[in-house]
Amino acid sequence: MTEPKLNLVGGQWVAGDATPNINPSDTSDIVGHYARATADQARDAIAAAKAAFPAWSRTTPLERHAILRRASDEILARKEELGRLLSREEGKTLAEGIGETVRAAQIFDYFAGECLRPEGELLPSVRPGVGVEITREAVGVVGIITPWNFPIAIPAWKIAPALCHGNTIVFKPADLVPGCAWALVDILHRAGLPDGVLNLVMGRGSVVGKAIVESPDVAALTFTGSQPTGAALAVQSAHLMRKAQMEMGGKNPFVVLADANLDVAADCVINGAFFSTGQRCTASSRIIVEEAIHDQFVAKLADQMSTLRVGHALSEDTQIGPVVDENQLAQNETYIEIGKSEGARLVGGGYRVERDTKGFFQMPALFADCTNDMRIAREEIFGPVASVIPVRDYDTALAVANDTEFGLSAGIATTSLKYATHFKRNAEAGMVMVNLPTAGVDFHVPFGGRKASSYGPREQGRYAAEFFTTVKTAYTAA
Ligand code: UN1
Repeated sequence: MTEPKLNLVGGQWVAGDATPNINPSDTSDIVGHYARATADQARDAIAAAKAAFPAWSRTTPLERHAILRRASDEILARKEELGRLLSREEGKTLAEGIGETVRAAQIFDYFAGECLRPEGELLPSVRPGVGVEITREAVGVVGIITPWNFPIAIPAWKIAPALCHGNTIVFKPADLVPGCAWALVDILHRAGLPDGVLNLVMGRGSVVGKAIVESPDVAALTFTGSQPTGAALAVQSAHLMRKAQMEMGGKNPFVVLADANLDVAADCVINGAFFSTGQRCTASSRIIVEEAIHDQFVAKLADQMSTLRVGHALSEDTQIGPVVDENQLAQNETYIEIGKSEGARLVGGGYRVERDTKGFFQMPALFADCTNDMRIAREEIFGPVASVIPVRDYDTALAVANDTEFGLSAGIATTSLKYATHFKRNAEAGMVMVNLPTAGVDFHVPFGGRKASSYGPREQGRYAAEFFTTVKTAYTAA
């Protein structure tokens, strides 16, 4: 067994039960051993973060800038190695793994810059001789709970703004992907963060996550993961009067109008629905197609899908890596059966495939003849499974797109300015894409959705300040 990687509590690496991190492309490949933290260690981490907060929140912009800058530089310099680690533990392709690592470096770079751009307002009171200052202050200890599907980018887009705005952190990465999380924390620790500012507690939600969410000392909780868990955490946070930011599921529509460039539309669907093995909350899972081009478009998709190469994440010619684990693969298969039993027509894919190594390989699946009330069109599957829903016209397409409990991302393929403009205004989603896949977002602009997809302020870019700071209004009689 390799030396286990430990948790970081109050600046000390602390031991715990070593658990193997298994490669979903090759279950005989152990990526490393990682210590699971205990509930007591999680509580120690919260106490350490609380103790570190007063000093850290008063550091100068330059001090915080320097640390985030150094972290960004190191992540970028190690992008091949970290990207490979990411692909090994999560299963997205090496190109996707390296791309996500670069994205994490860019996020630290961006927030290093944000450290140098503090903002405030100074204005006269409505009362004579009184001035008003409006400033933003750090919130306190932030609990960060991240999912397995973006093992470095999502931790980066929560940790970087939390540090930039002067908060201290207790960070629990998904149990399936501790590798990138550990590497990121190691980088930040060596970049010069004072002890206790960033604490890492790896392990299970039922142990470590529970200790974090139950603590009244955690002033703000940011979570990305499943809808039911996020909803429960939001309720629990309300009881504690704590700030909450929940990024949950999606059932993202992608509308294809008859006037669309069908090459562009097909690329958007293949990318949005199947790349990263469909394991993105922004994935397109409902493909809403105007009847006039429906048969032609479904045939085109089927054709393109038949050439997709599913395989080991680290093989150069792989376009789609494995599903993350057996549980997720079994869930995908259950939904394939549900779709068939609901009367949807499986155009192709959905079956397991064998490769040289033992992994969780599944061909992407496309259903046609779906209606929007089928379970496969309403529930998030979180795998490479998409449903085509035929519609009469644009108005019906928009109505179907909005007929969902979710509201994260919505896309449209059209060459009409009129429909593109109307869709941007009327799609009930936090993010709208025109002639672009529903997944794949920039790091410097707000990320988040509506309805059951998101709760609380937006993530990323300057909008991250809404969650990671609290506003103070100070009055002074001169
Ligand atoms: C992207 O589509 O670029 O968990 C990012 C997720 C999202 C991130 C998607 N929070 O899939």
